[in-house]
Amino acid sequence: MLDYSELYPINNEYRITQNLDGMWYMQFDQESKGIDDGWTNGLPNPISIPVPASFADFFTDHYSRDYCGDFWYEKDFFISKDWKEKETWIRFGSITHRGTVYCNGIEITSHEGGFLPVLANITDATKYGEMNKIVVKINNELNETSLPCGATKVFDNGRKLAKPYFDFFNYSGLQRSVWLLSIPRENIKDYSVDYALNGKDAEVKYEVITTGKNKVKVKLFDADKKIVAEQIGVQGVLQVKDAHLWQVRNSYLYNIVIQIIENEQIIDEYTEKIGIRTIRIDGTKILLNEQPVYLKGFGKHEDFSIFGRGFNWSIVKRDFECLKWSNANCFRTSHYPYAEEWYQFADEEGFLIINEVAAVGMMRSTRNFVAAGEGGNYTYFFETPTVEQLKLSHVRDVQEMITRDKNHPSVISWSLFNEPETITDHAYKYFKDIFEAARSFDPQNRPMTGAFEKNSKPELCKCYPLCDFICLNRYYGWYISGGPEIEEAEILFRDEMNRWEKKNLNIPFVFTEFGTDTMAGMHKLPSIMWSEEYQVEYLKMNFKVFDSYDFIQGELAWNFADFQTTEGIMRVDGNHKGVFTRDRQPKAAAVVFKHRWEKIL
Ligand code: BDP
Repeated sequence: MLDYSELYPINNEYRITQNLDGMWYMQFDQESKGIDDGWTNGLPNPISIPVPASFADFFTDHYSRDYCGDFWYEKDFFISKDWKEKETWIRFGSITHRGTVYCNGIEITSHEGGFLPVLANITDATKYGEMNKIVVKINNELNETSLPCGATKVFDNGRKLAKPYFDFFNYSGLQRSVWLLSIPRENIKDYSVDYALNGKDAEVKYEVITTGKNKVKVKLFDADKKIVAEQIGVQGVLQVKDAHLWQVRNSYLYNIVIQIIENEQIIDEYTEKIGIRTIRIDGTKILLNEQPVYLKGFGKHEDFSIFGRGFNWSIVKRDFECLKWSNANCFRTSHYPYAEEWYQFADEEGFLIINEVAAVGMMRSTRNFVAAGEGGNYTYFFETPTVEQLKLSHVRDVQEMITRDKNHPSVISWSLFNEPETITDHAYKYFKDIFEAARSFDPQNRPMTGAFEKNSKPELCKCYPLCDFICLNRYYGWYISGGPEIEEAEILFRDEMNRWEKKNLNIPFVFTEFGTDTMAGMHKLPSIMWSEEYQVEYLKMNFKVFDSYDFIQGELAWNFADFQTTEGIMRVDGNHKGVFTRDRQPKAAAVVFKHRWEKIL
C-alpha cells in the first residue's frame, strides 16, 4: 500500500485546499550544483515560469527548449495559523520525470515517475501564520530503468539531450496542478468500490482505509441528492434499489460520502462522484453492464502548442466536444496516465478509458516506433543488465496508477505496456510479474491488456496469453506497403488476422493504433501518402478488414490529434497521424469516422 493518500483534493468542513498554480520561479542546473550551492533554500538566479505547463515551448532558444538534466522550481506561499491543528500536505499532480521536494529548506520526499501524483507531508516543516517556501529539484533525463524508457546523450561540453525510445516530445516540468492540503490528523486515506448487478438493483461493495481507528460511515446519494443507502464500517455493501447504471455515453453519477466519526462528531469527510457499472470480458465480447460494447475512438496524447503536456481545462473541453462529434465512445491514455481531470470529465460524459501506464520505449532503438511498425526485432529484456530495476519502476507506476484511478467508472481496462519486445522467454517472465502485480492492485478486477506491435506475431508472441483482450497496433498501408502498395497491405493485414483467427483464442481484439501521417490541407488526386485523400483510403481499407472478423471489438485510431515529437527525418514538426490537427480542427478523415461510428452502436 502507498504511504500517502492519492485522493483528489476537495474542500469541505474538514478539508481545505489551496491551489498553487500560477507563476513559479525556475532555474536550469546543467552542472547539478544546486544542492552544493544551497538552492534548496531558494534559487539564486531564477526566471518565471507558468505552472501547470511543460517549460519547453515557452523558450525561443534551442538550448532551453531541449534542456535535459536537473532544473529547479520554487514558490513562496502563506499558510494560515488555522491550519496548525491539522496535517499539511503538498500535492503535485505530477513532477516529470522525477523530483525531490524541499519545504523551507528541509528535504521532504522524492518521487520517480513523471505522470502520477507526488504527495509530501509538510506538517512539521511548515511555518504557520507565515510565508513558506517550496523548492523542487526536478530531473527529466531518460534511462532504461524508469518509465518511459530512453537514453540521455551527454555532449563533450556537458550538455545533455534526451534520446527517447518513444515517439513523443520529452515534455517536462510541473505539468499538472499543485495544491496545498489541510486534512484532519485522523483522515480518510483511500477507498475503493466494486459493483454487482442484481436485476434492477445493484450492490456497491466498498472498502475504506483511514489513518486511525474511529468509526466509519458511508452514504450514497443519487443525482438528485437523495440518500439511497447508508452503512457503518470500513467495509460493507450498499444496497441500491432500482439502480441508475453508468452507461456508455449516458452517464449517471452517484455521490459517495465517507465520514470518520469520533464520539458522534464527524472528524473527516470525503466525497466523490462514482458510477455504478460492471465491466467484463465474455468470449469475444466486452460487456459493460452485461451488454456488448464496441470501442470507438482514439489513442490520444496530452499535447498542445505552447504549454506542451501542461494540464488545461480548455483542451479537455474541446477534445471531448470533438470526441462526441465524431461519435467516439472511448480513448486510450497513450502512453502514460493523464491528469486526473481527464478521467473526471470522462466519468461525466460517459466515455470509456483504457488507462495506460508509461511503459513505452521498451525496445532499444531511438526510432522504435518505425522499427516496430516495420516488424523490427529489438530485444530489450535480456540485453539490459537493469531489468530488475525497470521492473520495480514498472510495478510501482502500475500500483500508483491503479490506486489513483480505480474508482473512475470511465476506466474499463489497464494497459500495462506499449509495444515492447514480447517474443522472448525473458519478455514473458518480465510481463508475467507485471500482470500478476497489477491484478493484485485492482479491487474491480478490470480486464488487463497491453498494446502489441507488428513483431508480436501470432506464432511468435509469448505475452498475449497474459492479456484479457488483445490490443494490436498495426500500420499495414503506412509503415508496411504504403501508397501504391496498399492492395498488398490489405492482403498482408488479412493474412495476419487469419492467423490470429486460427488460434481460436475466443477473446476480443481491439486495434489500439492504425493511421497515416497526413498534412492537413494537402490534397492529391489520385492520393499519395501524406495527403488527406490517402488517410481516408487507408482508413477505408482498415475498416474493411476490421469488419471481416467478429472477434475485433474495437478501433482506436492513431492519433486523435497531431502531436509534438523529437526532431528527425521521419517527423515534420511532430507526428501528423492526427485525425484532428494539433489545434483540434478536423482533417477529411474525421468525417469518415463520424459517419462510420454513427452506425456502430
Ligand atoms: C507506434 C507507437 C506510437 C507512435 C506510432 C507512430 O506506439 O507512439 O507515435 O507508432 O509511428 O509504434 O506514429
